[in-house]
Parts: sequence; C-alpha cells; structure tokens
Amino acid sequence: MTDTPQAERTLILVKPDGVERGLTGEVLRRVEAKGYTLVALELRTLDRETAARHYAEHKGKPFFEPLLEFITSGPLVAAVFEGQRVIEGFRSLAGATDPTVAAPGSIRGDLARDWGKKVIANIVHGSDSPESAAREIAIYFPGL
Ligand code: IDP
Repeated sequence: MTDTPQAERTLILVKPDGVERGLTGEVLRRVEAKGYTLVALELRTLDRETAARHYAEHKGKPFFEPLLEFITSGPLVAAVFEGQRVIEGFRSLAGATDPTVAAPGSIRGDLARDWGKKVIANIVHGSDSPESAAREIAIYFPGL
C-alpha cells in the first residue's frame, strides 16, 4: 500500500523517560504496526536552547522549567513518520497528556503513570497540527 501525495508528516519523540525505561522499540513498533512510514530517526540529547525552542508555547507556565530539565535530562529519540492524518493518528495512539486518565490501549494509558513530580513524564511527544509539525521537524531534522 502506498500513500497519496497528500500524506502528512509528524514529529514524534520518545522522551528521556521512555528511552530510560527501554520503551523506544515498543513505541516505534506501535507506530509502524499502525501503518505509518518512518522517514527519519535519531538518538540525541537536547541542549537547553533547543528544548526551549521546541516548547516555546509553554514559556511562562509553572511547568516550563521542570519540562526543560526533564526533556534535557538524557537521550531522547526523535522520529518523523508519514501517512494520511498521521498527526491526529499518533495523538490517538499516544493518549491523553495525563497518563493516569489516558485510555487503556494508548501508549500513555498502557505504559505511563503519575510519578508525583513537577512535570508529567508521559513517554512520548507528537506534533499537534500541521504548523507545529513543520516547525518541530525543522528543529530536529533541518533540511528534511
Ligand atoms: P502534549 O504533550 O500531550 O501535547 P502539552 O500540553 O503540549 O501536551 O504539554 C507538553 C508537555 O508538558 C506534556 O507532554 C507534559 O510532559 C508536560 N505538561 C503539560 N501540562 C503539564 C502540567 O500541567 N504539569 C506538568 N507537566 C505538564
């Protein structure tokens, strides 16, 4: 099966908690099993400046500093996946931001829980719109 030219792309992260817990393969397996196509993949540790660029929309919120500390705390896996409605499709695979109430069957619902810390450690990130996807893909994979 191949996608029509309207196929979109999304930026997916396995955050440092997911990498540390050995869940990278499980996350990528679920996204590939759904049928989306992997087009870029990298293991890297973010510096503070790049992390602040990624999460610019949350600047000023109480969890902004803990979020920067968390996302720079160890290696993460950045990936770009492609497919029809992949942005919405991955958000559905990921589940709600709060892992305690994320639906069972979703990545966060099955694999994450509340650790009572200042930032929610929820294993994955996925772009939330075509505009965010373009902006985020340019941060992690310039020139893609
Ligand atoms: P999303 O990752 O589900 O799209 P966003 O609202 O974009 O959620 O938040 C980005 C990340 O910031 C979340 O995934 C989570 O790690 C963290 N976060 C969001 N809201 C809170 C909060 O109220 N307290 C602590 N951490 C939060």
